[in-house]
Amino acid sequence: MTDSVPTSARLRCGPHHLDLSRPRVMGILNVTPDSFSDGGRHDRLDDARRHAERLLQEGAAIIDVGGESTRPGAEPVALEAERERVLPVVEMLVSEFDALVSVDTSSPELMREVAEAGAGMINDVRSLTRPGALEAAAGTGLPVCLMHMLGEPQTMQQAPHYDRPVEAAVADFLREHIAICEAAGIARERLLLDPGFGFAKTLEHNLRLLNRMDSLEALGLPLLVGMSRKSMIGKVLERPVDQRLPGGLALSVMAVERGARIIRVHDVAPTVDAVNMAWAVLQEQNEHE
Ligand code: PT1
Repeated sequence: MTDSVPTSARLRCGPHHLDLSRPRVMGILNVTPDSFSDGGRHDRLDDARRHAERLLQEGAAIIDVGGESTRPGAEPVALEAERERVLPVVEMLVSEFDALVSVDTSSPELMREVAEAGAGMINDVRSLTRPGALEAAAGTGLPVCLMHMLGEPQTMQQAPHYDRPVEAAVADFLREHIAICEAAGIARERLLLDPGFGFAKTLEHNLRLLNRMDSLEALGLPLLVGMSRKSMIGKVLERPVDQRLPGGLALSVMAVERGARIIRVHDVAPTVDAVNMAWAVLQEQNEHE
């Protein structure tokens, strides 16, 4: 474990508070066309409601709503399509479930609108680099998750390469974006950091990064990780995407041991158990140090 300064345990997320004195699970709610029914707006909202209900019941502390696929090779989405998918779902989650909603978006317009609708966190895989995103995120007052990626999802896996150890490149990238945020009026205390597993990284980069998460923990901000069902599991275990849960649980436990405080996953119930079990072991260690 680390002896760096403990990060603030209570994070204000708009109308909600998030207690990060222990690890939390973030449930993924994709509202991209490939993830739900091809039905109309009504069907989509119904699917999202049912799925969200399950994620919350299973113990998700946060629901991450995304209207743009950012998996390798995915094409960017037009703002109007993204807004049409995401905004009604955020409104529904806030009004019907009073849920802590994070929104996976790079669009400044959508950041403003979801904050207005009661969202509690911004999760931008592009770390507020779209024109206007810094100002928009600053204006919402919400916490922001900064994630390491090089290039764009469409091309990021073509030939990922680093001249230095990947964890040094990722730490410097995040340090630089923390400074950019602070200069734009986003207090450091409002930031979370994510190594960006599967984003412009080979299998070896991903494995090494998980082992070296202490270089990110040293930045002193809460760490969020997303490895659920990703190809890093598929490559090691030779499993298709629907058979990656055991591999994912192993990775979640290892991430918690290495300091992660938010675990972004599809399969909430098993992850909550795995993470809580790992946490009990880590707690015992701290108590007897
Ligand atoms: C993530 C993340 C995310 N991942 C955050 N947001 C995705 N903060 C979307 C594969 O290799 O890790 N952190 N939002 C999904 N992206 C991917 C990337 C999905 C790679 C699959 C892969 O299979």
